[in-house]
Amino acid sequence: MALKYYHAEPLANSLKSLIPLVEKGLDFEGIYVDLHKFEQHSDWFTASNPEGQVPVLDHDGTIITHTTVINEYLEDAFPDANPADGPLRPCDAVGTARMRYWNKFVDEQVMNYVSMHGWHRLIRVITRSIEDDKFEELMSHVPLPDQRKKWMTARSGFEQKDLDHAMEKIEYALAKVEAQLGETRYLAGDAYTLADINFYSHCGLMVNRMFPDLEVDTRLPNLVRWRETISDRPAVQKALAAEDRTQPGLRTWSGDGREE
Ligand SMILES: N[C@@H](CCC(=O)N[C@@H](CS)C(=O)NCC(=O)O)C(=O)O
Repeated sequence: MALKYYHAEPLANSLKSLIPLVEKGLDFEGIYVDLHKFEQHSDWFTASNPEGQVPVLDHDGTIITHTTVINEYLEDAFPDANPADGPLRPCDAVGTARMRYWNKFVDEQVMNYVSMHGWHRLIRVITRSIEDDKFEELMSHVPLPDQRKKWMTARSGFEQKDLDHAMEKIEYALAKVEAQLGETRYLAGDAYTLADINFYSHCGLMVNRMFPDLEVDTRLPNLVRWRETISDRPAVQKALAAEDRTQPGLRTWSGDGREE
């Protein structure tokens, strides 16, 4: 059995499927894809994922893409490889439905809105440092039309009305999550599931740092308690320490997710 995981920095989608791999103690090889060098659009990478996005799971040559799909695939393919305190997907129909409800909510109502603000701050700076001709050439290799538009919009600047709309979506999501976490310990009930990993990776982990004006740490105590519980998990700490070539001190992965 050979598992390979193609990923970028341990954040957002790359973090979202890395956490389950480490939680489940799976033996995998991590392959870093440098988004700052546009490696995700290069021929060697699109040969695996024609959509030109990370992350990608390669299981004995079978390619699985899209993080929510990857994470459920890991539960299906490796049902016996579970964290010490149980599987990452509930065993009953109701629990599974709740988990999928939250996954759908994060995938459709949260992820792209947080991402827009991240791109507005970071990708705008990166893309503006590239000459026009070079940027046009890079864009000709982006396989997904919507993603090509997003790169180009990031360079010219997102419209304020779109950024405001994204902010409204984020505030709505935070209030909804805060209310749920007042009812149950985790998003889908009293057990930690893929839904928690999803919201944590896309929003929970860095929302307080990205949007200090929202005063998350003082206004949303349930979310803070939940975030700390998840951040304290050994597997989450290992995943967060994964290779990040934008930071000094290179790390690589091998075996059961141990650092080398
Ligand atoms: N729906 C996909 C989204 C993947 C995605 O947006 N990946 C980002 C990184 S977080 C990416 O590859 N961005 C670079 C690009 O699109 O060029 C998933 O869940 O895996």
